[in-house]
Amino acid sequence: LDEINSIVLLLIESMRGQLRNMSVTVFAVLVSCASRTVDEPKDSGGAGMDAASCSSANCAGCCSNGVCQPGTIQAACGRNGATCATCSPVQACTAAQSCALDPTSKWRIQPTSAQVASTNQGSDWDIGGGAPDPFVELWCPSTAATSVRTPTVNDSYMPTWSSGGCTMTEIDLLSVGFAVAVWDEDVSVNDPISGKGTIAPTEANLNAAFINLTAMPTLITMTVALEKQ
Ligand SMILES: [Ca+2]
Ligand SMILES: [Ca+2]
Repeated sequence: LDEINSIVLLLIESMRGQLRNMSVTVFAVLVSCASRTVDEPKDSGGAGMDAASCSSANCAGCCSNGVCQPGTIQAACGRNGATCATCSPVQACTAAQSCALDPTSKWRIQPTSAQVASTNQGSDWDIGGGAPDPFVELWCPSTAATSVRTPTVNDSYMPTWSSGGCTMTEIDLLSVGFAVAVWDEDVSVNDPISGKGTIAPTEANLNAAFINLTAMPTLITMTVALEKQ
């Protein structure tokens, strides 16, 4: 009986061990499943592509929704299977397939609207009263010897313009900038609405595609569009 009991006890111990092993195994599988769920990103959508199908191993360009793209354009820039980046307007996708400033790109500088004070520092804008006749003069770059100008808007405190701008390279725009002056056109001598000032837009201004200016003595505000050509 003792021997039988010993055998039964051994069998029970053995089964317990197996059960322990099984439970350990089951737990490990669960962990494995859990980590696999974390490790493998779900399909990011698109056309039902498998995100794992595009990687540095098989894509010299960039990955967009699991699809390898050339990685050489503004809207999808990158290399070695990295996620495609959208370059900002001030940037370009370089030959090295990365977004960087685009120094030779051309930008159009166009004053679009302004608000002029109701008086010329307490006096009428024109003899006998009446609103000013604003136009904008531009030096592009700011060091230029000659200027260009917008048309004159007759009798307006809120002039708008769509022509008479200038074009500059991005590097000039970010370094020396453009110079600007706003005038009230008169028969003999134009009245200054603003003095001549130099404006060097930031990358953020270029990405926003405009810059708002205000200036002494009587330019309340002016918007200048910065448009990449
Ligand atoms: Ca005047
Ligand atoms: Ca006038």
